[in-house]
Amino acid sequence: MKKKILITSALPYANGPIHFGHIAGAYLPADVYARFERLKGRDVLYICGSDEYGVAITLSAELANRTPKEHVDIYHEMIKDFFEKLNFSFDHYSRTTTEIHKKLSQEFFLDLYKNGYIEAKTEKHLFSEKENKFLADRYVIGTCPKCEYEFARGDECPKCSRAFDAKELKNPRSKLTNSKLILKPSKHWYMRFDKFKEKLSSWIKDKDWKDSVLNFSKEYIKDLKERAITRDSTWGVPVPLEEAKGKVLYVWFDAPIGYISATMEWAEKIGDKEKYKDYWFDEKTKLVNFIGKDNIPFHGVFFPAMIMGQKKPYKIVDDLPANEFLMLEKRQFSKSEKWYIDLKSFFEKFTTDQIRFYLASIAPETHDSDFLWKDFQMHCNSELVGKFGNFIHRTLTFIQRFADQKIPKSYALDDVDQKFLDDIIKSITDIDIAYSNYKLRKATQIIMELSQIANVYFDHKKPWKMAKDESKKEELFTCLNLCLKCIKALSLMTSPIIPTSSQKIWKMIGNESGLSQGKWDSVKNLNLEEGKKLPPPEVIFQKIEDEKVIEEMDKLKEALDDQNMPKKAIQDLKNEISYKDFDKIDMRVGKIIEAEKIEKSEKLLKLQVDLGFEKRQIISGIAKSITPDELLNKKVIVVANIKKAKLMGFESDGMILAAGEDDDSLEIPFIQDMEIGSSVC
Ligand code: B3M
Ligand code: ZN
Repeated sequence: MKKKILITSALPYANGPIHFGHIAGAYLPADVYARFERLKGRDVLYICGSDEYGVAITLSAELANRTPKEHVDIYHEMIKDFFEKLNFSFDHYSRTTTEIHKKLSQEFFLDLYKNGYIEAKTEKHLFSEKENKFLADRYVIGTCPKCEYEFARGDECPKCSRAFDAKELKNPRSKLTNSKLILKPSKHWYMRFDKFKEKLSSWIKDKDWKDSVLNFSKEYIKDLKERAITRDSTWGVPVPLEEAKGKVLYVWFDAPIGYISATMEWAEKIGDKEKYKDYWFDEKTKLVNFIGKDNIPFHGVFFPAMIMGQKKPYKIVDDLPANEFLMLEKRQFSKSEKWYIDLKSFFEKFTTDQIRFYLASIAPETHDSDFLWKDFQMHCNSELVGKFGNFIHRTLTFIQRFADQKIPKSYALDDVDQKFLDDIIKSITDIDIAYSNYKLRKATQIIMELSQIANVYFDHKKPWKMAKDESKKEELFTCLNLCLKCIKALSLMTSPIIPTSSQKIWKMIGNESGLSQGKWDSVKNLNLEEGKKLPPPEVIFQKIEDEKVIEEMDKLKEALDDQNMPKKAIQDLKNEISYKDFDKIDMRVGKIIEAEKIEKSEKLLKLQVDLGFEKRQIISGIAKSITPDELLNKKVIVVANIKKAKLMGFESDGMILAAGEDDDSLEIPFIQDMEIGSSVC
């Protein structure tokens, strides 16, 4: 029986486009691994899909003025297209808003509930009476309990960076309607993860995962607590209990179940409904979840506990190759800050294999890494074109010119030939190990090293000289035959990373059928059909011209300039008022007839203002922006019916209108023609 390997990539949230940062972390490594294991003849099933529930989705849908369904439909398609563009080899790409997923998630819940792992608890939560609903943290704003900033978010204050629970905010309000929130009791269901500590600890102890992933998970298990697994929302899998109307499952409860439901959907699609069991219910299946490092607790702790607590024999993850993050030119990818790569323009200029190769060679396996435009160009030009492409091209054109375009026969090998052949074989063995351990960077290094060795061999043998000497024909043929063997090896070795180019090369060395399932071992022996006619060679990789990357780098520079422009924070709009409220304010045109600074105050001016019907003294905080002389005899707008106040001991009877928020950059609107005393409306 072929070994079964079930591979998953984290389900991307369908609330925005995904970018190369994601691809390098949880996706390309999985696709490369799936392609490699298929070549090795394993029974591979590679599953993924969009993660479509949760507060992140409802919130961004609301901000985009769409229903959640409309929102996820758009991004599900967009993400799917992107994966196709990148030549991903999913056996199935699903989504979590399917009926199968709902049914299975509810089954998980009920099972865990019946087994005593889910309990209800009533606690107070923030509720909007205006919207008639409970609001999740992300929907809440309020005054920071520490620095008093009025627009702190439900989970964190952007001004002082303090993290807190939304319930700690003073004056909590709805982010969307600004309505006041109250605390109201609500019942929720909690998963008793604490009951799984022992089982999880003994399960995880002999895993040979990456140190970072293993240690993180182990620490997490030590401190396991119960967690709420339901939310007040209409967008999600409904909690399957009578008393839970209006509640849905927390997105991280249902999302990993998506791996299983997507497999079920795949089985239905291929017309063999029960086929998913072959993978999920077989102890011997190897289950590998590819994720980003921020998803470790959910895959290494919570989901395994959920599987342990229900009754079906689903596989629990065997390997968890979590990657670090990929940045763009030293900063996080961010579409809103224009710090991103526009994919449409990217694919107009560059190819899928160029980006796949580059991302593989900078994969963030042990630490965060960077997409650098210059580095991308360098990899494509000096590695793919200069070393790899060049070797293939010179070999094939020599065969065309000096061997009648047929696979040349190999004669006796000298020491240099033998060493070259040994190096080729060793590279195949090395890359086998690299791929088996999800090491993409290592794999690209091995490919480039072998290309370099091949070029050195070619230069050393000088086939252009041998071609001129009839007595060297056998040596020439042997040399070209070995070079062709090396190309065959390179085509195999590169196939998981750059499948399109690898197939092209595969055809150029005389193969009619593709380089597919189970070919690894037969190709590895490097046999060639001597005398076989080869098709004419083609160029595989193009060089990337400077302008193309400069254009892209300029876009980022612009984004940076934009951000460095001092920007004023726009204050949030105050609560709505009626015309009646506004009409209560009596504004008049007044003329400043005296103006002087108030001693001991930097800000205040003492003004005498003629309103036509009477004269007033007004103390105004505008001294940092304007001098008394500049005000003298000017007509300004005065709020004439504001309650009298005392400032620095002086009575103030009215207010002067000014634009601006900072004391030192106010601007006073002056009236030109209107008579003093006129009202302003
Ligand atoms: N959607 C989180 C993320 O995209 C989440 C992964 C779910 S995997 C089951 O980072
Ligand atoms: Zn604060």
